[in-house]
Amino acid sequence: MSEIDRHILGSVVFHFCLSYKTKELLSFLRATKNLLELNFSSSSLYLELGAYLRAYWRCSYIFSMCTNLQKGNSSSCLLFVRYPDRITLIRGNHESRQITQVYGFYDECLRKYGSANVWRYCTDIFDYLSLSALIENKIFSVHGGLSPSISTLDQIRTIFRKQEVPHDGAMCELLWSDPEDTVDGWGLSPRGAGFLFGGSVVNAFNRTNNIDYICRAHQLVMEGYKWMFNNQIVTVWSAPNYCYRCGNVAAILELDENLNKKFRVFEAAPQESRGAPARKPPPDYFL
Ligand SMILES: [Mn+2]
Repeated sequence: MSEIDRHILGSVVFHFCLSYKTKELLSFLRATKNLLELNFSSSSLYLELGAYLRAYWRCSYIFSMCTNLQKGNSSSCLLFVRYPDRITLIRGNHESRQITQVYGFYDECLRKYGSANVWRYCTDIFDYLSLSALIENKIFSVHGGLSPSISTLDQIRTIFRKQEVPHDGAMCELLWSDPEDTVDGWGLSPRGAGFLFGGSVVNAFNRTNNIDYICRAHQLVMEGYKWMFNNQIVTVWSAPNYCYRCGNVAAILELDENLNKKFRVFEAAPQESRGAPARKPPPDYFL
């Protein structure tokens, strides 16, 4: 088998689109709600907060379990296709046509497969991913953050989500916004999409919806996780040594059935144990 064949066979996208049943996956996702309600009576829960392709293609892992189970050849996407009832994925801002065209995934599909079909299958599936999850009615999980047009969880339930991520509005903001210490209320985001939001916004949202805290991703945290606003929101970042050069540790938040928290902090696998290194460093736009 040629080097390129091995590469294609080992790629998550190949499995994602061709080996498994895309239609079944679509109908499974189509039936899910905007706000997934997760609890500990379900079989087993691994909630992923978005940025799957980016994490797979450019980082090592967003999930230490993948490393253990698959010896470094998998990602949460693939595990989700295999075990859709055990792995829960929610959508991040990179799971969109526009962002994957700008940041390399589209080009990579063209280069590897000779057409845009694989990219098209993947991005079609992204349109059906849920926007958020609620764990035991107490922990609200979302990729980015809050939206000025959303004050209750019921408002999230009414969003029309089965589409490309729009440039503005509630769906966009849930996937793009960031908490910010220096902002009181809402502020403009330097990302050009979503908003910055301060502690008073988080406090009001958590109180209104009777939740303990918000769990989100979307921003690199050198220590792997970071609490803000009196433990009312936590950022969990699960890609160690991001882009092979940030030198950060990563974290996974583990909860027991009483919602006791344990952050599992981990480093990137040593270079020699994760196969061939990237030939050239990833471009700056991944930062
Ligand atoms: Mn993001």
